[in-house]
This record gives sequence, structure tokens and C-alpha cells, in this order.
Amino acid sequence: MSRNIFSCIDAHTCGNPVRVVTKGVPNLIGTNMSEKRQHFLKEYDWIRKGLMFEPRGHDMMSGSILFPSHNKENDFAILFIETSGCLPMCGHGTIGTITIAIEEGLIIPKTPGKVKMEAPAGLIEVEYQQTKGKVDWVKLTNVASFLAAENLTVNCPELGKINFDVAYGGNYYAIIDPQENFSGVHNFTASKLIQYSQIIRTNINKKYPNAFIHPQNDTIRDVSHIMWTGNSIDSTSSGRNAVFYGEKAIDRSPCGTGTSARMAQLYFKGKLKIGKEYIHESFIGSKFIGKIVKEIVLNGIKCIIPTIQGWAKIYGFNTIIIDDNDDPYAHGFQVL
Ligand code: PYC
Repeated sequence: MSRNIFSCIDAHTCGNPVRVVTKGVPNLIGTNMSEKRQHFLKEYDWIRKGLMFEPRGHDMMSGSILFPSHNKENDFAILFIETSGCLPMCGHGTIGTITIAIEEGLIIPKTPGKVKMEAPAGLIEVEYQQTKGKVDWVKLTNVASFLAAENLTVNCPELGKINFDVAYGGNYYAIIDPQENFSGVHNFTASKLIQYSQIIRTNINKKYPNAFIHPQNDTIRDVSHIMWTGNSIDSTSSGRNAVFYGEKAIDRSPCGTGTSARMAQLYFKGKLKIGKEYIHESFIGSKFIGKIVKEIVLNGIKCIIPTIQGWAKIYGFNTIIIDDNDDPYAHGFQVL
């Protein structure tokens, strides 16, 4: 390897970054995006690290690479790249990628206003509205989401014993609702939540080994994200959350896979009904509109099919160099 040049388009979805790589991407081996994700992680992870970590990215950086679809009925396939790895599915990443891809003509959907996207976690059907070239909103129908476990416990330094549920919405989430030792996300700073999350994610996966493995894809496993919930800023919202991911990130968007997991948790606890809007606020107050479309059964597990709607804005066109011969930080770094 030596001097590698990548063209990227940078955007944010409700505040959280999305960097779509449009040139410089490798050919991947595999018959679907889950297999290609494994190939990328084995051979090309330096691209993710170089483009996501400092000094070219930052703790929250997240992005995607587009590939031709494997099934000719679909419009394209996607690989998500992030500081935490290559997520099986990313909601804010989908909303940002579709906005970039439509506005910049990277994909021409077979049916205008609708996109069929192959993600590592499964097929995602997307709708969008475009006015005078700009995408106003994107709505994705996410993968089947379910409540995986209820009323588990973990010890958290400073806070003490914490109760949580685990739900899947494209990634596995430990969801921590307000309780005796946690008064709600509205009473905590992002840096405190990061500090707690780093420890409790490790403790959860140690205490519950092999407990969370996707029934159809065993490469999707373990609690990767922690969702803290609490009072919303806007009283018309349904709820607010702070999602921790990677090593030091709190999602600036309301988190698409997190909102799907949250709706699955609420639905199976009898607190949310099919068809009712769930307006989810991020830590910074930006909003996604979630909805449960229907209940289905997948491998004997009761699931919901959720939709997530949000918006994204392009803010830059970026040519990024990763030069192994010249730059000691070519492959990026993270300050923990
Ligand atoms: O929107 O699904 C999401 C997501 C995952 C991690 C950060 N955002």
C-alpha cells in the first residue's frame, strides 16, 4: 500500500455524520453484503480506520460505501463503516446515504421515490420525498426488530445496580430506562454517559456471554450499543435517548436501529401500539419519526417491522489521502 485517494461526500443526519465514499473503494468478495462485510473487515479495515478515526474523522464519524446490488430487483448494496467497525445496519447512515445518493445522482432508483437497499442485516426498503433536487425526508422500513431479554442487571460504577432490557433493531441494544439508580438521560452529561457505557457494555457481555446472537446471522452478536432514556426536551415528543456506540460516541441523531429496538421493547411491554407515531429525540433534541407497521414471527421469535423517518443535509465534498509511506497516522488513531 502507499498513497490512496478517496473521494467522499460528507453529510449529517439530524446532527450525526455520514461520509459516503464514492471513489477509491475496493472490490469485495461475497454473494451478499453480510459476506462482503466479512471480507472488508479481514482485508480492508485500514480504509475504515483511516477514514473514520482522527485525524481524518472523529469519535462519532460514520459512513458508507455503495456497491451494485446482488439481486437485480434491488437498487444497490451498502457497507456501513464506523469507528466501531462495520455495523450490520445503521438507520442514520441509511438516511444520510440515500439523501447523498439521490441528490448527487449516485443511484437512479428503478421506481422514483423508492429504493431497495441490500444491507448486511437484510433488505431495507426506503421511500423518500424530493423537491427541487433536495431530499426533504427519507423513510426506511427496517429489519425485523425484537425484544431479546427483559429485567437483566449489571453493576455500574458510581450508579450501582442498573436494570436493563435488550432489544434488537439491526444491532443489539441494552436499554436503560429511568429507575432508582438512574434518574434519566435529562440529568446527565454526555461525558458521564460515555464513561458509564464503556464499563457496563463490557460488564454486560461478560455477564451474559453468547446470550445475544441473531437467529438468522451469527455474525450479528453481543450488545454493541447502550441506550439511556429519559424526559424529552419538547413535550410533544414521545421520548428522548442517548445512544452510546464505538468507544466514545453519543449519537447526535435519535439513532435508527436504536429507535427500532426501543419500539420493539415498548411494543412487547404493551406500551406502544401498531400504527402510532413514536417521535424519538436525540441527546441534542433532533427527531426521528418511528412507527410500527406490523408484527411478524421470525424463527419463532415475535418481531415488529418498524419504519424510521428523518432528514439529512450534505455539507461537504472531500478528497482524502491515506498515505502509508508518508504519514505515521495514515491508519488513524483514537484518544481514549
Ligand atoms: O442510526 O442506527 C443508527 C446508528 C447506529 C449507530 C449510530 N447511529
